[in-house]
Amino acid sequence: MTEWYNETLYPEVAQRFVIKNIVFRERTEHQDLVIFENPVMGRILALDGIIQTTEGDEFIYHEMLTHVPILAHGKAKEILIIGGGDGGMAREAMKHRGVERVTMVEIDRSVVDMCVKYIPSIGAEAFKNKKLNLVIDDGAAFVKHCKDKFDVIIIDSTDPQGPGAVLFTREFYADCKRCLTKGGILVTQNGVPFFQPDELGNTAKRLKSLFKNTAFYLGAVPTYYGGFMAFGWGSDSAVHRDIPIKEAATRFKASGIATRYYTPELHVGCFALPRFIQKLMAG
Ligand code: AG3
Repeated sequence: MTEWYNETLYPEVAQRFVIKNIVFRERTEHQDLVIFENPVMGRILALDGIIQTTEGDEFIYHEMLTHVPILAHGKAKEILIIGGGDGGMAREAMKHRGVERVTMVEIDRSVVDMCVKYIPSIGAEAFKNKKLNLVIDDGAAFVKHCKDKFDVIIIDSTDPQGPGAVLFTREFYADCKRCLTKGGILVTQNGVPFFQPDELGNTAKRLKSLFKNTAFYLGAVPTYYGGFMAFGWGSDSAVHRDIPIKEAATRFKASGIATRYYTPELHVGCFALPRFIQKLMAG
């Protein structure tokens, strides 16, 4: 008999995945963690019933939350990742030669340990890289007390329920802003706007109240079903947002990084929003 993994993200619509086998399952100190294998997507990490990452399509999400802000910034040396326990975000960020250090603050040590063990293709190498400073701590508490400054801060969070909820508050964004260098950029995981309209609207309000330049950009990640996923953008510098395709192309070429989703054309194009998302953003 075929066994299915049913995602429980939304009450009225859902997706399911054939379970080839359950690789690992544990109730960690913070959440319910499952790693299973699907014939199409490869190994899949789910937390509290929600798909977090899959071997098949993780590159889309991780490339878009790293290369867009890091190339836009142009001189980023210090990167902060909040969450990101699977290591995919750190992996992409550390591909940039100019990046000297990636500080990653993950609340749940089990996510790191089990992903290294059971989904090594995503992040195992990243955890061996000397540029990585891994901190096991509550991301919100970390930015509240942090004295260091970062050029780019990436919020690689779960959805705003469970331990990730605090990572969507105005207070948290304000603390992040305090940890940015002058002209630094904050980017956030902001859900799938078609199914999570409030998430985008609320973040838009909060970012606008804190940053001179705010935006959302989009990427389509098959296992975050429902159309585009939105990424939030906050900076006091407007120039980073507005780089032309030619400039993105020059920087991308100089980086020597090979991507599977990101292109300089997409870098500029992903900020173009469908009308319904523009409206959510306007409040
Ligand atoms: N964190 C983002 C998961 C979001 C899923 N939400 C959704 N489908 N609306 C992923 C962590 C990967 N590093």
